[in-house]
Amino acid sequence: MVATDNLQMPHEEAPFDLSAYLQVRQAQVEAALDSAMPIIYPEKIYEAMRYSLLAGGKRLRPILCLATCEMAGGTIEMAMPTACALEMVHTMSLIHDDLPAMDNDDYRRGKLTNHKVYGEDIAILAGDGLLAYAFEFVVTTQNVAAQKLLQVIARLGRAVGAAGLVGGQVVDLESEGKPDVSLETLNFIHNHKTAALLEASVVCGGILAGTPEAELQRLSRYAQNIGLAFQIVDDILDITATQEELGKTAGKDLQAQKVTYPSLWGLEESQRQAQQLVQAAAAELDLFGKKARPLIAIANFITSRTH
Ligand code: GRG
Repeated sequence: MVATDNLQMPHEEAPFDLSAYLQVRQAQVEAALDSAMPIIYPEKIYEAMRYSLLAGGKRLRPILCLATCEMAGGTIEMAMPTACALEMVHTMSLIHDDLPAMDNDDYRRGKLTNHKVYGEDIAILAGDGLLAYAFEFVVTTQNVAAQKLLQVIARLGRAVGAAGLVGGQVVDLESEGKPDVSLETLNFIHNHKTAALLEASVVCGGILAGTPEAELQRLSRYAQNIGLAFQIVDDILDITATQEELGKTAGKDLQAQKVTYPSLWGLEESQRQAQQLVQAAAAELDLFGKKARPLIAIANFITSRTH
């Protein structure tokens, strides 16, 4: 008989359970957002802000911030106020994006859009209220040096303004109805509309944990790559997913005859490009070893998601 006691199997590591990880982080973010914004007088505006802020959503930006802070040696507590601020900024950009003067959408996150429920006037103000409160909320962070919080606030401001979301939205509006939008313009739009806030999410997590500048640059490249991949997949899903899966109107790009990655490259090549960007993103995190597993799993999730 062969003794098996000493036959050691090579130690295999269990695969990273992203869905369990996301579930835990999403619950933490929901609880923090809920308590960040109680309803006080004048109730109407707080209700309108909470309506969109607590309407679900993947919470990708806060989770990226928390995951990066942890990977770089910081704690969840250090990053939670900034994580909430990122979701407040993201939510306000969705409220304004859905307005009749912008994308004119009726559904978001599976619910009626903010202006459909509260009217355009209150929806504009709900966006403004969320944007201002985001910056105020960063400053509630405990046990992090003020210098780091200043850096976070500057990064967040840059990602939101004309050098980020606002600039991307302007070029997007200008490109509407033009059939000859170049790949360069398309990349500009999405690097600003989508990637800038994802980049701020990751880099701010790094700043809070005290990451040195050279590593912050790697984090920034990781985020820019997943940002573009995210948008390519968004364009693919606009064609292939249903309204129920998306929680918003499907097929809008085709209807508006918008130039998108699939319209330039086709669906298959778009998927290939997104996968390549995700691989490049993961390579930027090599130096963090096993600690990078959540961020790498999130990058892979971006190309495999269905909503
Ligand atoms: C920021 C001051 C300021 C004004 C707004 C309207 C606008 C300027 C910018 C548009 C920004 C925008 C809507 C970009 C699209 C980003 C994007 C891909 C949204 C979808 O993100 P998900 O899939 O959504 O993470 P959930 O609902 O899961 O959070």
